[in-house]
Amino acid sequence: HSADAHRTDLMTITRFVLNEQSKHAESRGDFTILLSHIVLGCKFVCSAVNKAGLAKLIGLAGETNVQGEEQKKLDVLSNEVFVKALVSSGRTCILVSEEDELAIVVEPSKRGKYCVVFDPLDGSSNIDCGVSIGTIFGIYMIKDHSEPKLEDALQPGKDMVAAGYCMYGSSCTLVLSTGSGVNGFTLDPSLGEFILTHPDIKIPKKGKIYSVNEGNARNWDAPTAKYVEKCKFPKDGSSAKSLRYIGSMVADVHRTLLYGGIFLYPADKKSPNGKLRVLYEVFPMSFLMEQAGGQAFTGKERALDLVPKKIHERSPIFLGSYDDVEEIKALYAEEQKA
Ligand code: P6P
Repeated sequence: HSADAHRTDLMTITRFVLNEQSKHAESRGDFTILLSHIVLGCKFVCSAVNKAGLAKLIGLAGETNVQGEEQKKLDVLSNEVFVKALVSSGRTCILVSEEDELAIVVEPSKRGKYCVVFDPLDGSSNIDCGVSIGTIFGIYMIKDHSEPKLEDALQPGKDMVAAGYCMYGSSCTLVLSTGSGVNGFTLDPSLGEFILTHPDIKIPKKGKIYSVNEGNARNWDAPTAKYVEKCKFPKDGSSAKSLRYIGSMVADVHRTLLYGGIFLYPADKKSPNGKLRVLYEVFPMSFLMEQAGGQAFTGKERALDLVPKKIHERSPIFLGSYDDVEEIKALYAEEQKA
């Protein structure tokens, strides 16, 4: 009976969020409406990404398609889909996208109380070889949506009300936190619904995997170099960690969240602020890690305490299992004292 009940008690992401939102009486469903539009965007991108390979085969992507129209690149297409979905939700007033140099201020008639920061298709350079890629998003409440200001998009990550990512891989998985834990949903294409498959995700306290681009080792600072050395040649007789680096943030972070370990994109001499963007890569992933019992560190401070000055600024990031991040924090603290 219980198995059957499980199968028929389909907990969709919409029902789940409605339950969550019922705890925040004041929201009047606005968040649920906003989220349903983000989910719509993810479903569209999932289907477009899955066809990408085929599109190339029948000459759609990149070249002209059967109607002779120039087929848009997937990341441009994904960005347009998310911008249109978010604006039409009537619940946003300022948007920051990785694809748009300037913040998008929503027209007054369609304004709501949320600011959404997002990377519509992170890791898109990996599409052609079939590596998993993803959409990353963070949501802030803004003070006065009649007068959206750029400062509304430059809030510290700790003020986010929700964050998540959707990974387009062997299955389409949406991982979300609205501030009380992390839950994972998998798209059932036959229903067109995201079903709760990973309730209350908690990251292992310590992991056996480190994830970094070793090709940058020459340019690392001492604490990062020391930490990676410890992963490979542990002094305390413990076994060395495994290196897993996919080069697609959503895939590397999703594996870290489920299996444990640490993901690093350090600063280096070439890029003193690292490579990953604060608003729509570092903050959402750090928010999720903390909600799952892990932590996220910039080399100087707790990642979510950072106050961005520019919407596309970058930051070094070390995130994952609580104990693993503690170790690299200790090495940076030592360097401060020296
Ligand atoms: P590197 C992909 O281009 C991306 O923005 C992230 O998804 C990924 O974590 C990172 O860059 C990979 O960067 O320098 O290791 O190739």
